[in-house]
Amino acid sequence: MAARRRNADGGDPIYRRRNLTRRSVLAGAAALAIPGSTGPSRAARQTVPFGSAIQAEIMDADAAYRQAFLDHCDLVMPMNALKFDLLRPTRETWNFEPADKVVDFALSHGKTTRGTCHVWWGATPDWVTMLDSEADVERALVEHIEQVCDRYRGRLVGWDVVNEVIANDPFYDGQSLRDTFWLRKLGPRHIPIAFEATARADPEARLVINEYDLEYRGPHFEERRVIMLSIVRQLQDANIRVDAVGLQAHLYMDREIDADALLRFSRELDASGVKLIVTELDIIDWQSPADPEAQDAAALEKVSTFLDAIFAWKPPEAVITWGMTDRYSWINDVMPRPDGNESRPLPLDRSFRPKPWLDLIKRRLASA
Ligand code: 9MR
Repeated sequence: MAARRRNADGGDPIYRRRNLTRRSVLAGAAALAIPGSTGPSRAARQTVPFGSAIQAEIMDADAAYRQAFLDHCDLVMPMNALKFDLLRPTRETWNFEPADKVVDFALSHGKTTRGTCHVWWGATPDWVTMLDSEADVERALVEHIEQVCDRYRGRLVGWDVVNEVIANDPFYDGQSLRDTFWLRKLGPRHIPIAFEATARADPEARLVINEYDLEYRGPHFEERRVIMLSIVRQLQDANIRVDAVGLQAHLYMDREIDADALLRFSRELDASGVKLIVTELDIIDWQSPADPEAQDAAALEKVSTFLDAIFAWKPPEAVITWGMTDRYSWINDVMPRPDGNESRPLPLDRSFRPKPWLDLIKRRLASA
């Protein structure tokens, strides 16, 4: 990877590129550093919902899987069923059935639910990518948001409006935003377009900008946090509502969580009225010891450090895991352990036995 150039005064290319100064980015946080303050979380105690994302396609086949969500969650959301390509695989075909199944399941059991996501590089259907003009693409996006929000209005507490819009490695990629179909076709304005359309179509929904790799120590991750703050600020400057930043929290065992940076990040967002929500928590444990007990002990420590960092300023809107059981997780498919041992990414093991970190989360959320 190319060496990262930094100025002697601590300035770096990202500030220059976007015409920001470090002072303009951090001034809000500095102003809030009140000596002796322990943060507003002490004043207003509340219970934070615990949630998880469920795979609609597994619900019918595995009753124990379904039951796990009922036993442990306050919020149950569709993991994939509300993604653009699954909802509307062709221009003529809508497939609401899997999402309806999850939403009905959640609500009929007294749970809340939420949606992910209107804009994601990983879920753009072919028929959209084949649209020619900018105007057609914008119309397709807005119509999609309107139709989906119309169907679920009043039933979802909120939406990940855009997902993973920041460049994977902004220095290396040479730009702040990820190079996606949406960016190439509509430019950065696809972000405000999606937020405005969602706000219009579902005024009560909490509007979230969802992102990964905001949790760790190091210049790469700091850069991603700076870009996120800049996007939020630009939306607000344009009078566009954004209620929360979603931290996906796919927690790599081999990366260090940056508690100081997360505190600054939360304070700065809070100063603008924007909250945090943990949206896709799981453990990427390909580097941790092979013994299951040691894996779970390491995961407990990681989740504990993460929760401490997240709760240091104010409790998040919710803590949501990306599945409930190790039996079904994207990590088994995408990032299996090189030693061939089982990964243990989720709060319940393959036999639905709870890990110590599930109890930790519940205790923490109950006394937020
Ligand atoms: O875990 C999800 C997997 O089941 C889907 O096949 C995949 C494509 O829709 O998406 C996975 O979820 C991703 C999420 O939407 C965004 N953050 C990263 C998640 C893991 O890849």
